[in-house]
Amino acid sequence: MTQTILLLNGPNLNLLGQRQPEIYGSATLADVEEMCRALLPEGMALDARQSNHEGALVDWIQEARSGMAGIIINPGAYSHTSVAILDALNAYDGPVIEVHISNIHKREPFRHHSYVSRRADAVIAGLGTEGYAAATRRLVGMLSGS
Ligand code: CA2
Repeated sequence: MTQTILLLNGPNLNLLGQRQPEIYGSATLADVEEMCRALLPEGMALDARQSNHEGALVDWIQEARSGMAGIIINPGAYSHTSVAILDALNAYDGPVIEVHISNIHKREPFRHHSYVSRRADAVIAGLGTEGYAAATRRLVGMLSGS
């Protein structure tokens, strides 16, 4: 049976590759999704979604309780504010990897804390969009028992 990984991106990440390349690089969100898909072995699939709305992200995390083998999430600015996303992730049983394109710890103090990190099994920050590839590789490893 196919195992599906849910790749979630939060607010403004639909603008990847279009603005602020000095912080977020030049790859678009479609490039990122394609890169992650290319890393999947046979029998694994990627369901990639982006929303600017907190409630949509919460709904998708709840839906993931039935059917998603693991979650990779860049919650964007909601990382620093959203107890609702943390609560939704706490109700999800599978592995969760949090990705930040930039090194949030090197940036403004309000970006240093992430609610989601309390739940994440791994946190990747500062690898640029390569961080999504690292997260995919690790999650594939976790799901295939290595
Ligand atoms: O470094 C990250 O991945 C962040 O999650 C990105 C969020 C930011 O609020 C977090 O503190 C760190 C912002 C995403 C905005 O993405 C844009 C991409 C291109 C152009 C404009 C915004």
